[in-house]
Amino acid sequence: MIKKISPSIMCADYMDLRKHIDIFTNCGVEYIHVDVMDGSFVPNYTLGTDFVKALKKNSKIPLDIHLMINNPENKLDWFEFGEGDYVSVHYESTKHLQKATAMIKERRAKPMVAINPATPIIMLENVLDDIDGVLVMTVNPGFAGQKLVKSTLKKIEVLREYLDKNGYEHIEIEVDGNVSFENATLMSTAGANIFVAGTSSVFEKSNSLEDNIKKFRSVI
Ligand code: S6P
Ligand code: MG
Repeated sequence: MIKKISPSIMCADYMDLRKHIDIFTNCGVEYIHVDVMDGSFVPNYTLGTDFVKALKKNSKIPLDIHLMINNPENKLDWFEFGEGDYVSVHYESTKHLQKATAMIKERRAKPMVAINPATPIIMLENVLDDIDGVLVMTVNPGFAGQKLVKSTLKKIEVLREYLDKNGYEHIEIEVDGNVSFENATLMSTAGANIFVAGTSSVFEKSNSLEDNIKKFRSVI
């Protein structure tokens, strides 16, 4: 599967967003990862509806919207997204998962289900026909700059194998959380193909964003 980069925009300098987006465009990153947090599903607030709208208007890069909000099926209509965008809803955030994935598909975007580190992959068994990707959280969601939950490396490997064996070779695996240069190689070998790049890689301050993206591309 083609390996893709999705820089996490919550890790960017908000006063310099235009510059960052231009660099993403020039470097050919495949997605922009947008973390939406509601202070309830996770203990933090981040980007919201207006921010997503501004990104849609000011960038041609497809969005990879990560909804860390309770009952996303009641709030999807608030967000601007469409064909080519990925939208992730958490397995743990709703009792009506397929309602949410169907709403995303109706708008011609690609639904993805996200699972926290402690959620077993078997929970995905009955939604595999409804999704284009699985977002494997490799930290507990809520904050940038956390340490990898190591057991998730094996989880990626088992999930890739399970998908391939059961006729779901087309389902992409995205990884999110402490995807450092070093961990990205391990995750890639385990079978991940979309990589959320945050403070531990492309926004790492000792090098430029351009150089970090080039380096990240080479390690995945
Ligand atoms: C965390 C969020 C992530 C972070 C990303 C940051 O809840 O979903 O997308 O933005 O993990 O990257 P890093 O390298 O600081 O962990
Ligand atoms: Mg995220």
